[in-house]
Amino acid sequence: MATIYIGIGSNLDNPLQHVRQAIAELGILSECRFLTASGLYKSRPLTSPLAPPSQPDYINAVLAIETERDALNLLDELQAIERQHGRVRDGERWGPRPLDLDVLLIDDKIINHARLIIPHPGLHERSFVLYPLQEIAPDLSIPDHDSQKSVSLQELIARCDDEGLERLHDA
Ligand code: ROI
Repeated sequence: MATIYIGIGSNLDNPLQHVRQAIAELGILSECRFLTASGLYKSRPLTSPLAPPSQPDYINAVLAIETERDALNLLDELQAIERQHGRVRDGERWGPRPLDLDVLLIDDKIINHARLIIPHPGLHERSFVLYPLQEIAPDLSIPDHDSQKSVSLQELIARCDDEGLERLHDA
């Protein structure tokens, strides 16, 4: 049985509603047991020089499930849920989206597959992932692709500016 952490993000078409609904949908995935979900966070868009010049703030959350399902098979289902929320994968990496579901971690596995890199690249320095993760799994340790060693979530948080991340207490 593997514990899988999934990151949820939305910044289009009523993001709060997309994220709430996605949490409900991920909570009843077949052959998966829902463990816990973080609160909802408002975050400024992380962009790149390749990104559209301005885009709305995101709503982010992180959720944990337990399953024996194959990771790629689970990824197929997550991408189907993204499509049901109106997501069109047009190859634009940095653009706004109604729903983004990322497999962040699978136990302490390292996976380098054309469709799935685990731990999720970027996880180590993204405040909108690390802070919600800390809320639900403060003692987590995260494998590093390069060193093959693990680093504690607490250490990553200590290195990571919260970048104006705001936990939404009434959401
Ligand atoms: N920025 C924030 N704040 N939250 C996200 O979920 C998010 N997702 C993305 C990119 C475009 C990297 N920026 C983001 O895919």
